[in-house]
Order: sequence, then C-alpha cells, then structure tokens
Amino acid sequence: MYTQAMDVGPREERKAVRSTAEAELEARFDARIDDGGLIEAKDWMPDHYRKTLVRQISQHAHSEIVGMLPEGNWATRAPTLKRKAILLAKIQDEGGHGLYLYAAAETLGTSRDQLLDALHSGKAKYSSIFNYSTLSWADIGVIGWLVDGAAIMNQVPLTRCSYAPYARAMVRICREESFHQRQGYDSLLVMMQKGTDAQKAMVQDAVNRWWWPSLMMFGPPDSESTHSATSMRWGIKRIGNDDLRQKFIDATAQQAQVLGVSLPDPLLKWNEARGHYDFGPIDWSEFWRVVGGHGPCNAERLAARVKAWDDGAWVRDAALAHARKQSTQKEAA
Ligand code: BYC
Repeated sequence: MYTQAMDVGPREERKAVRSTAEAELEARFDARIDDGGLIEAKDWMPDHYRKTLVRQISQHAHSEIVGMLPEGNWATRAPTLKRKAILLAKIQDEGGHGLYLYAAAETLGTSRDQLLDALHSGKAKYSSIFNYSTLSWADIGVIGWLVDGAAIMNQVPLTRCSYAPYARAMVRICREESFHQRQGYDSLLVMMQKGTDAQKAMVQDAVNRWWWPSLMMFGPPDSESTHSATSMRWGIKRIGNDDLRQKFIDATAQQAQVLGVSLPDPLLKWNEARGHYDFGPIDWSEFWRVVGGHGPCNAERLAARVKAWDDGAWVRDAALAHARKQSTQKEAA
C-alpha cells in the first residue's frame, strides 16, 4: 500500500479525490431513490441515469411527433365535421406532448437540435407502432382505443418516475391520452352499434391488424429487455414490460366483448387460477424487423419528419431574427 501511495502523482490523486466525492454523491443519490424521493434537473445524478433518461424521454418525444403522421393521413377524410374536429384536436395534442417531452429532455443538458438530429439521421428510435399504415377510417378509432390505450397503461406509472421534470410532463400527457382513448372507443362503438355490415367488418379488420403491434408497444419481454432492470432500480420505470402488457390485455379483452369485436388470438382465454387472460405467442421477429427500420412505413415516416423540419427552417430563422431584434431593442432602451 505504502509503495503504491508513493507512485501516485498529482493527476492520480485528483482522480482518487474526485472518485471519493463521486462515490459519496452516488450514495446520496441512491438513498434518495430508495426513499422514493425525486431528482430535479440541478441535482447530481450518475451519468448512466442521465443517459438513460435522455434516451427514453427523447424516444418518447419522437414517438409523439411521428405518431401525428398516421392520423394526419385521415384529417381530410374524416366522415363528419365532429369527427374531424376531434381528430384535429387529438393530433395537435400529440404535437404538444412532443414539446413537453423535448423540454423535459433538454433539462438533462442535451439540446433539442441534437435530439432531432438523432431522429432525422435514423440513430434514435421511436415507437414501433407508428410504422404501420392507416388503411381505413376504422384504423383511426382503433389507434385511439388500442394504441392510446396501451400508451396510457405504460405512461400512468411514468407520472411517478423518479426524474421530476419527466413525471410532471406525464401528468398532463396522461390526462389528454385518456380523452384520446375514449374518443377512439366511442367512434368504434358507434360503428359497431349503428353501422352497416361493411362498417362492422371494417372495424374487425382494423382490430385484426393493430392488435399484435399494440402488444409490442410495451417492448420486448423482461427477459430480453436491455434497460428494464436498471430503469426499475432507479425508479424510472415502475412496472416491467410484461406486467404492463398483461394489464393491457386484461383490460382490453373485456372492452372488446362490449364492443362486439373478436381479438385475433385463438389462445386468448381467461385463466381463473392466474386471475389474468392467457394469450398466444408474440412474433418478436416482426417487432425487431420494424424497430430495425424495415416495417411497412419506416422510410415514409422518417422522410415526412425530415421534410417537415426542412420546410420549417424559415420559421425557425424568422423566430430567431425576431428574438435577436427584441433583445437589441431592449439593450438600447
Ligand atoms: N418501439 O430495454 P427495453 C404514444 C427498444 S407514444 C421501438 O425494454 P426500455 C402515442 C428500446 O428503446 C408511445 N423501440 O427498453 C403518440 C431499446 O432500444 P435502445 C411511446 C422499442 O426503454 C401519438 C430496446 O428496444 N411511449 O403513445 O426500458 C399518438 C430494448 O427495450 C420499443 C413511450 O415512449 C417499441 N415499442 O423500455 C398516439 C413511453 N420497445 O434504446 C399514441 C416511454 C422497446 O437500447 N418509454 N424498444 O436502442 C418507455 O416506457 C420505455 O422506453 C419502453 C421500452 C417501455 C417503450
């Protein structure tokens, strides 16, 4: 030990001191997490905690703004003025969710430009679900019922996330998502109860196509989830992927009965002993194909986001020029 100490130069000493200080900070951070305390933007946090949050929150933000696209396809083709007004409001809400989430990610020290650059260059992920096509009006109702339904199931626990700015953003998002889910279910209920046979068949077809991709939204099984264990330890995720998926299936299987549609899974069956529905195997090879960029609409979705960014350059330039002018005027006054 003594000889080793003699070998330690000033740089090594600083490193040792820094790592002791960091170890203390980390112990304090862990204790706060264990007590169920919240972490604010200015608090010390381990690098990996920060990186995990930037990854998850920015992927979430990207999902919100990419999620506007499949629904946007139907804004001009909604069947009534009422449905069009609801759809437009919902799409605008998703844009707002993206903004709250980008702002939450920015509190961690990564700029919005960096986050969007990662999306536009294909480096960052967004939810697999938005790489599927919206082929009929019923798809819009099913997105509300199943996709927003899955989103709520996954996002309510995030209102208790240990990172306070993310948790606060999620409170408002969840309130709006719950309206989104209800409006989707309501539009399907109208078609199933008052619609023609062709409209009922359209709903069933949409349910058949969206059911399995909706189950994939919760992410891979816990046994294959890269981040779950660490994110649960840190209170970023409060419930694992498999439990959330099961809760969603239990809730939706009953809603499907009320709606009068069947879910496309011959193995879906109530299991009295487990107190849950059993369900068939999920095709994870499809999930990874879509996540890897080879889903039906990946190229189209990314191209639409890049075009929106490029087309909006003049708005950003004008806003910056206006801000510069205002601050020069203020300085001169
Ligand atoms: N799609 O270790 P895991 C919405 C990736 S917006 C694509 O379990 P984690 C809505 C995962 O990123 C819905 N990729 O990850 C909007 C990881 O890859 P990386 C979005 C997925 O983070 C508009 C790898 O697989 N909601 O609802 O612990 C209109 C291993 O996964 C997916 C959120 O973003 C997926 N489905 O858990 C309507 C909620 N699943 O990063 C509706 C916040 C996994 O190592 N996010 N991957 O390259 C979360 O709760 C978690 O990030 C997840 C995944 C549960 C999604």
